[in-house]
Amino acid sequence: MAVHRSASRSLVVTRLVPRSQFRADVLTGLSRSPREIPCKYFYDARGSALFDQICELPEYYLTRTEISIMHQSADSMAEALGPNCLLVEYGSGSSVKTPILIEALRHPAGYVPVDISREHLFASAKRLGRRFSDLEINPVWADFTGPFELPNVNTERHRTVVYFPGSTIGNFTPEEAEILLKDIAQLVGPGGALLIGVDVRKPAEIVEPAYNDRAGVTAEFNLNLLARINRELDGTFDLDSFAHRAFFDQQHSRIEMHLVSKRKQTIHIGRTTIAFNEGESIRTEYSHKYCPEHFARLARQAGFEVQRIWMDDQRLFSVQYLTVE
Ligand code: AVJ
Repeated sequence: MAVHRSASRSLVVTRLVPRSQFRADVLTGLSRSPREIPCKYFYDARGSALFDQICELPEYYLTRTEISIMHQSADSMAEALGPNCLLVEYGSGSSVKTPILIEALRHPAGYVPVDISREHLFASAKRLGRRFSDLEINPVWADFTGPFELPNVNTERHRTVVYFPGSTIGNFTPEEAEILLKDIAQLVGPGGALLIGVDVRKPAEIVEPAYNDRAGVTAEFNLNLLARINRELDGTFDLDSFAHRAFFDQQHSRIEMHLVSKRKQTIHIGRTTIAFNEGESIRTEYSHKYCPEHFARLARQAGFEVQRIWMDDQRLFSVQYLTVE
């Protein structure tokens, strides 16, 4: 853990997500059956830039809908959060929604963005610092699924609220999501809260195009995972011989993203050899879509009570306010 003072007033804490961890996770996941790679590894600099492009796609209803909910309801969200709260953001990325919320908050005690993508984290912390010059900002470069330390902020004195937008919670299985929500409940403590973006279950005809855009950006985002393995782990993946595939699984109410081998082939990652059959796939992502009732049940199991739900008129997406009992 490296701690240093940044050029501005804020304390910066960094925690490396080491390459050895990336290698171990990739090799373990690829030796499983079916094969898988954790979706958090999408977000290197290239992947984060591609994700930003996905958010602008006409088929990708999630981001623009969530932003419109924030514009419409930030005032009532700020009222629910109360004055002087310490805002901790999970997976802050390029933080487009955050200023809408911060603008509405009364006397926020501080803002702690947590993200795995270093470039995104510091660029957006800097941008927010210019816009909200009185706000104490303490970025944390970390994988929020693992243990991480909050910087030197007073969680005793202020109400801690985790802001977790983007429906990133959907990338976890319900079992994993429950564990993560329990971690969040523990972090914010009694009296604390969670403001979370959750994608709502809807017909496959709407969900599937969001992950199969006509411009092919999602395919490129998916394939960048193999390019990243080539770059960072000395891999030999031929990107042209894998295809992007995304479909909605009704039973589990989730999108599954895969990379499918177009032919029988052998690839190398460092000294490891992996053989693929034609049609064999690597699962790279889940994206769960929740009915409000189902999400409320999951939240309750983790020690949260859903207090309020804001949705758009078409009920495509939800932002939910949960408190620790
Ligand atoms: C990171 C949760 C917002 O699951 O929709 C977008 C990631 N993957 N297109 C999602 C993603 C493919 C995304 N979130």
